[in-house]
Amino acid sequence: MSEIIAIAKKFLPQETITNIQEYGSGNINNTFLVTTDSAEEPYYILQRLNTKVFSKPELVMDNICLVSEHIIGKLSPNDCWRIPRILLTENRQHHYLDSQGCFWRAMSFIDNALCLETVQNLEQAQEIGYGLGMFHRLISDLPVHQLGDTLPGFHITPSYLKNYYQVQKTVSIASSVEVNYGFNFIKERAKSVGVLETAKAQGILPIRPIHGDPKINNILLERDSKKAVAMIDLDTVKPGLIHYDLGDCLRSGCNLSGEETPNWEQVKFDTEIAREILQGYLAIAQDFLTDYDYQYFYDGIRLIAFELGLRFFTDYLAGNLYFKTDYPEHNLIRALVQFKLTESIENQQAIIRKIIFS
Ligand code: ADP
Ligand code: GN1
Ligand code: MG
Repeated sequence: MSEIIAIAKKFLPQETITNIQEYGSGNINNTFLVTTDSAEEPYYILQRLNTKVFSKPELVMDNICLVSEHIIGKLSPNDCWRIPRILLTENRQHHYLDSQGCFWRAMSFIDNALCLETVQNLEQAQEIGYGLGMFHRLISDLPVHQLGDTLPGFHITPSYLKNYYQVQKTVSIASSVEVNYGFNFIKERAKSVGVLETAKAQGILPIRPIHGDPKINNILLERDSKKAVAMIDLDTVKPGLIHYDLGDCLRSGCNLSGEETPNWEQVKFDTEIAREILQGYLAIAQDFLTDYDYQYFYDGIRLIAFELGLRFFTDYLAGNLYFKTDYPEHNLIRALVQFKLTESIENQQAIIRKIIFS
């Protein structure tokens, strides 16, 4: 821990650090909560960025700084929306490279906020949707060409399918009920993976700045007011389709068992929660949406759940190289959770479409 304290000091040279502990449940980076003896601002977030995933970490930080400045410039003093402040080192760098070449960054802590793993009630669902809508609105006028692509291929479902075929060819995995379920599930849906990319290529859906990873635990709700107040985890802010974002928000919010449940067979997509998330989102986002956007929302919801299942399944086959895991079959079970969720979305297509257009 003393090495991590020394790294935290690069960003907080004046502070007395009293504690550092691992924090949060992110699947990609290593996150630490830094406690200082400061009365005004006791907490900070320190993160070791996963450079196996983000091969251009400076670009990630450039994007985050750009987006943060853009948002700060648009907020008025009365707005309760918050954005983590990126800390600079004494050399005014937005990151620090340690002696082993690990890439570290630090930011202010959004305090007094709830970070949900599962939605507990309809009010929270509305706020989650509102938070995503607010974020989209705040970044909607940021010219996309100013944003770098921090993760090429991210959310391009046909590319994930191609990668899956390649991995499948090179590995031999013991057959089991779960593995066979996964293989069959993907096979039956392989033809439909191009729906969003085709619409994008045809110019039907515009490229906009997006968050990229707006699962519910990246949207923070203020503890007292219960209002959405911040979006964190801005590593994947990049040009893309808002459908990826809305899909990700709904697939994470409407699975009340949570994406880490071992009871994958019981997973369902809750349409009441979906209604609230969509209502919250549309209350603030409808001004910049087109008719085509609405037409493809259902596809986005279904596809992002399937895509995440495909990504977890492929990572399991490849030997768990991308997502952090706690046990060897972790990614397999996570994949089946997303596949069951996809099935539940498909079975409720008519209801979901009705909610979107109501
Ligand atoms: P990952 O990319 O691994 O998901 P995140 O950036 O989402 O990493 O951080 C992991 C967790 O740390 C979050 O789910 C949240 O609980 C917490 N966290 C991260 N940044 C902040 C912040 N600025 N303020 C409050 N909590 C944060
Ligand atoms: C990862 O970083 P985290 O845990 O918020 C992943 C997302 C997945 C999510 C599933 C950069 O998000 O795409 O939807 O896990 N992020 C990246 O929990 O791959
Ligand atoms: Mg996260």
